[in-house]
Amino acid sequence: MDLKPIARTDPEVAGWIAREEERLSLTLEMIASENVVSEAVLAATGSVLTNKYAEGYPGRRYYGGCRFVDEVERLAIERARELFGVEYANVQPHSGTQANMAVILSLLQPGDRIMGMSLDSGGHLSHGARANFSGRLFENHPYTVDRKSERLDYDAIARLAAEVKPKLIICGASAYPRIIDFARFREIADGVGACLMADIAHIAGLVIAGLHPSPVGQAHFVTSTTHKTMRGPRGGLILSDRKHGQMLDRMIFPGIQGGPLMHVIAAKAVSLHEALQPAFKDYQRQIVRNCRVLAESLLEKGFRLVTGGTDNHLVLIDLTNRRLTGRQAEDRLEATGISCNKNMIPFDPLDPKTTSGLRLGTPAITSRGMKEPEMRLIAGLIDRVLREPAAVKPETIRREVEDLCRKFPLPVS
Ligand code: DSN
Repeated sequence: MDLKPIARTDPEVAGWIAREEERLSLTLEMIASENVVSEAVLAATGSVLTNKYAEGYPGRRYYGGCRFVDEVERLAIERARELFGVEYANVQPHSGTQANMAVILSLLQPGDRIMGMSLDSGGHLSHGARANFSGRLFENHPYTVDRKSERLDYDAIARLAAEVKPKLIICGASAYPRIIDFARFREIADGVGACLMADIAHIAGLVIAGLHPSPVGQAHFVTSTTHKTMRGPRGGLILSDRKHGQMLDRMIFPGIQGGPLMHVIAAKAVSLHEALQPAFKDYQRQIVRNCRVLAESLLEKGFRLVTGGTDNHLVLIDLTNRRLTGRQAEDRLEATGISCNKNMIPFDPLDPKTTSGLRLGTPAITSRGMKEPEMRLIAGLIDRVLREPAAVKPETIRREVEDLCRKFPLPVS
């Protein structure tokens, strides 16, 4: 990125951005929810569209001068509809949580009952966690995975739904390495007269590529982020039927947001165009292949993986047999240039700031062009760092990480 205009007026900020660029290029980014956008997406995000106020929707704005941004937003909406095969899309949510908030507040009154996946089972804060608006305003009855298999137990979820009679069931996860059966969730929701919202923030790219069953046609409402496996700018998305459109549009604006971020919507349009190309499906296939090989290699090294493996873009390591907490492991890997995050495992006895687990994902390293051999190499590096930390100098591993990163340079095209 050309930092000269920033450096001329604000060398301090330009300096930190340059450092971040260097960090990104010499680090293995394995946070499962992060990715590396194309130069086209980056340019759209940094475009003059950031100047424009456009409260409202294409053709019905509260400001003049919107004729060009209208076209941009229309393109983003049409592309989202085509990609997911839906009648309605709203591309204005600033984040996945804003998308979830719009759906939840459209449907429910404070105090209504909901059912979302518990955080330690892999759910998201905005699915009813106590610290979040969704848990503060609504009565959440979280469901968990099965203790033994660590997979969703649909019979148990159905029993809980029959008992609780929620108005809304939320499915979708932030740290669940297996396929989610959206059809079964719909059956459960129908059985108790609840609405179903599927949050596919993590797996949207896999859904587009047909590598994970689509919730479209099953869930009444589908929400997503655009920056994870979808490889777009940071932001959110709502998909639904035409009949829900007016309600959702109104809840996003004027309900919970002000002016849309038109530069981000332009970048969403660009990334949705990229996602419509055949190469996007190849990319998604490689994410999943890489993750499978990463999982197999970690298992060979003696790591215990939650559910025993993966079907998607992430693995969740249970570190208890390594006598390490998630925080310790995250810190040690960070010191060697491997970026990932501590994560709770199902029924974790430790708190969310410590945790017994570590979440690793392959979307970003796959964007750089890394394939199966690199996954085996990376599993070996992780093993060395976490096996005998005292015997391994972080600088030694860091040099190997940097050598690997230099072979797969950024930015990606
Ligand atoms: N940032 C998301 C993730 O890491 O899964 C949660 O909001």
